Amino acid sequence: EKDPIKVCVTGAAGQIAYSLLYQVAKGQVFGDDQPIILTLLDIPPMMPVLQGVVMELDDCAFSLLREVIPTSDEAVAFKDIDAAMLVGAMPRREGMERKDLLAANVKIFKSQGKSLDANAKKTVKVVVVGNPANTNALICKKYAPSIPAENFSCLTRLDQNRAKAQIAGRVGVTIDSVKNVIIWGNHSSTQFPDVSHGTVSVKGTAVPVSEAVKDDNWIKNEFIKTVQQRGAAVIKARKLSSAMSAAKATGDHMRDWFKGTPQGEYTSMGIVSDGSYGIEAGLVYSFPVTIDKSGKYTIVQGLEVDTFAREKMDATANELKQEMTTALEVCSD
Ligand code: NAX
Repeated sequence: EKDPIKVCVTGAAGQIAYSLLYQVAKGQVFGDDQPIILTLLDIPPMMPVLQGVVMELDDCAFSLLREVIPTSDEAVAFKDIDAAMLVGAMPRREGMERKDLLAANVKIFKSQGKSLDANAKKTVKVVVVGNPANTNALICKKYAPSIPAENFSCLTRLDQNRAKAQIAGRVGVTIDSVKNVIIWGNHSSTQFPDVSHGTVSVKGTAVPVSEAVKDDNWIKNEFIKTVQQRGAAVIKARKLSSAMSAAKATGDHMRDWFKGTPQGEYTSMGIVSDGSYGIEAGLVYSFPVTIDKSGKYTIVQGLEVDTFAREKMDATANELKQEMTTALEVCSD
């Protein structure tokens, strides 16, 4: 039997974690032969709720689950972990400005960055889900200097899955027929869902998305807007933000990062920019990547960027620059 890996989920008493923990413990993320030790972090007032989640994990009788460690102490949660899914964050309250939310959350990620630096394995892979995800990941990385920058990421896979589903629905094909639809930039309404490198397999032949959709106007307007606004649409309908789909995407992100992407397929991840595609180095920006079997990602190079795409890619980068400036100000206090 394999040695267990240690996985931390934060915001463990929250709604995304409720779906995510099931997938992780069931073997759907790290493999169905990979034993797991789970550490669950939440804030002190949520400890009674977290106890209920632990009871349910026990009651699921998962074959792979070796131990569950619920805690409100970051040092305990991050001790010797191999993977961190940083879901916990402060929710937006009514009347709260985006800037106040950013300030509250980057402080959480400054603290967690420092604690990861002190406690986690140096090989830990970190995905930030809590919003503002890109900037939280940037701050987390900044305060964990002993862990390589490429071990920090943020979730844009939900946006990619949403985009893929929109295309499959429009063309009338199964979801797996759609490939290489990608997300550039911030996990926010400025993100750029880009189908220009994507394909749709129609009766076994891969054709460009534009050829399959045959409506450039729909792609440039309605499609992009639907994906950008999808989170808000779910909140409006459910009175709660996306949780099942966010958890599924977090699992997809980590599985691909640990196991590699399928041959010929890209996936989107918010990662520290190396300056590729003219995006300022150091920003956490969503790029298309491929991932090898050892878990190393490479930004897909050489994709053609037309004027339409350039404008959208720069707009979302500019928003991230502003977020970074605010976040660094808050952290220097
Ligand atoms: P919930 O409010 O249900 O759960 C969040 C949990 O985090 C709560 O139990 C809370 O006590 C805990 N928490 C707060 N501060 C913490 C801290 N310092 N350490 C540990 N735990 C802490 O929110 P949920 O619906 O699960 O969403 C979690 C986060 O994901 C939110 O920030 C949300 O905006 C973000 N999302 C990100 C998405 C993405 O694609 N990147 C999509 C879905 C989601 O909106």
